[in-house]
Amino acid sequence: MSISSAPIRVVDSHTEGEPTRVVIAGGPDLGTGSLQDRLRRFRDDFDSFRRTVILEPRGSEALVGALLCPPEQPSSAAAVIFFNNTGYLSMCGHGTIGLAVTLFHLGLIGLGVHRIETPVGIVAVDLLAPNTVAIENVPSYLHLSEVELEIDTLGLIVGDVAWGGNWFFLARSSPFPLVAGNIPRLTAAALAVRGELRRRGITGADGAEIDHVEFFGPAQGAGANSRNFVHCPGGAYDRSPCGTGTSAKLACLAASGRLRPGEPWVQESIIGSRFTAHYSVASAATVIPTIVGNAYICGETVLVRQAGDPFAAGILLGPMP
Ligand code: PYC
Repeated sequence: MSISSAPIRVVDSHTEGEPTRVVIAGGPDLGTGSLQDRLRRFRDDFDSFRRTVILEPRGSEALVGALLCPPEQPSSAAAVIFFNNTGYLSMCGHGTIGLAVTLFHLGLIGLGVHRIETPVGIVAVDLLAPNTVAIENVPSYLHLSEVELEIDTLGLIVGDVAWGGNWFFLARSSPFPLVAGNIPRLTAAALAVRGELRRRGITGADGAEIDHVEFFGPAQGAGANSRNFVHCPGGAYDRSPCGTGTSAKLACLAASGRLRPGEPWVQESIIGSRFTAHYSVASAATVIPTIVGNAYICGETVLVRQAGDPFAAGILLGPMP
């Protein structure tokens, strides 16, 4: 399929350090139907658009894209499909916070509660202030507890598998101290964990691939409960504490009785930024997480694809982890 040359209007923000690029014009027309169907159409027919927006030279591996789509239900403020350097995300917590701040910045929503449709369900956003958002995420749950992985390079890693809008392996402790200087070692360790999960056939529900890995350790800042390192599909680490990852963490804490409904949990990221979170009980096995964080607009850009540009659809380096 040839690459369109239509300009692409984007608004860039970061949520606790993690970037989001919302496509507000120039995106593909995915037609109507459920967001799952539209995501499939995006992946099957317009993947070069994803690559243009996210990959270098216009984007970066840390970036998460958010394609604004018309909502299915009139009561929803927006619908969104998230994507990154390797494919599509079911949900994205930091991205939803960034999207809400972006919609406010554009004058499309006001302060207060709004519904956002995602491919895995409706998320409520409460814009508490122009840069502060509480998201009520999709139901989250623990899937497998105390999974033991024996990995040559790391020794025994024990963790849980949980859903928070994406699938996570949550290692109970970290093989290396959670400091910025260890990011390359933590990344290699997370890749080894993903490899072992794959080798052992350990998956999320319905055989879904566990494509996010979290390591936890003691918090460094006053008032935080824990620090994390989150490895995302595509190989980048989350600069924020990860909204869906923190949701998965709440599901594990709830299942083990270590956090009561409504009790705050302050999750610190590898760069020291924070989400404050709590949950309510949805059913015997599921919780509804609420994640509060800040996002800031950092750019309003038109992406251009000139005729003859060999990298109009980004630089493809081959399969990403
Ligand atoms: O905040 O849920 C999140 C997220 C997923 C991947 C990057 N950020």
